[in-house]
Amino acid sequence: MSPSRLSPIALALALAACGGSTPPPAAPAAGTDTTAATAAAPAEDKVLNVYNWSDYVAEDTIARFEQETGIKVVYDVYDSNEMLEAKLTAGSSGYDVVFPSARPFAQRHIQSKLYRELDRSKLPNWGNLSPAVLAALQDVDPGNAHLIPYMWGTTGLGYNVAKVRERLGDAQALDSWSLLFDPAIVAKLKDCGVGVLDDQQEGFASALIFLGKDPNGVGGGEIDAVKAAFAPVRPFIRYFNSSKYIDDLANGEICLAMGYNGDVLQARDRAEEAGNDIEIAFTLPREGAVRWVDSAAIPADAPHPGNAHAFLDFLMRPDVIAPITNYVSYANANAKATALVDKEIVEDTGIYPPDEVAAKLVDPRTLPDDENRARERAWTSIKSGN
Ligand code: SPD
Repeated sequence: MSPSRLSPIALALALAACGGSTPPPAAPAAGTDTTAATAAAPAEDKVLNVYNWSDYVAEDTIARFEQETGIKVVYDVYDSNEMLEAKLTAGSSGYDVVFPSARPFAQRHIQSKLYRELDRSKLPNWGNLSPAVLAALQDVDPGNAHLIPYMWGTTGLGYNVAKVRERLGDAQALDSWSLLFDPAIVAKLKDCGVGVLDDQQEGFASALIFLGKDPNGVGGGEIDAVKAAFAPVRPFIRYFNSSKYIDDLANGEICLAMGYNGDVLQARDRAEEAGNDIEIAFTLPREGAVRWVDSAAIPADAPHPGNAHAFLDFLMRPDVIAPITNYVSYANANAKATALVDKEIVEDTGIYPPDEVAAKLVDPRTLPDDENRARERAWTSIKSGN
């Protein structure tokens, strides 16, 4: 496929993977509030409170930052955007840097003024970011005023090759959401364990894609359709959780997981490191899948905004972000870092999907609030099996 036929975000991510030229930093968008960024900075304690997704930095990332700056990092983790959102909307979270997914979370957080405007004068490494990815986030964050794109990935299926083959036979194609949504298939995997992300957006999208419907569709019976898709397979799902499946796949506790690509690949690496003799594979179902972008932001009430800028700038260094990608198996949005990413990661089609697969990826859309609330309620009932 020629680059011109890719969607804007697909094109952006493809360009990010290949590197690309870097324009000068964009000016803040017209009409954005610059007060927070330009106010005289009070002296800060040498402390930084970070709230990030679990399994999302390299082993030495935080220690390197602490060593280089003398800033002590208090590092907490979460495994869902909803957990982050609950902290931010309650106020006074105490966090200085957080990592929301761009759509819909960061987009609505920006609209609710939950993030501080970035001070580009404190971000000399801004120019390393992929201009194409920054451009693709303009609808979420006009002027790229609040967000730094961090990593991007996809949601598909991770599986234990031997256990799944043993139960489904060699003739069964494994690149399909039917592994999860066809009751006759998933029933055969119940005994070896099936995990599903506790992620409403991904749960809905995967079911709608399996059904041949638009995952961003509204008003076309999507909620009932998703409930009906989960109802017959719910008895075969052991749990809904968005982080536990990494170790469980690696240790052979489960054999199928709906999972984020990098997390499944981390499970593969952990199994290998532990000498578990378990082969874990990741597949992007042929029916299509979601592609998401996670970003980094500074909460409006962050107690240490100066330290937060120092940390964000550190993360934009190619020699910092490339080892993170090498460790977590997620593609980053730093054009200058690609040369430092391991060849096997750059060539891994589970991380950088080929054009024909990328063409079937869907970028989530920020849905109307009432639709989102209805989906949240439905998700709770799907999980409980009622
Ligand atoms: N372990 C890190 C996982 C990050 C996943 N973030 C994307 C969520 C999209 N719904």
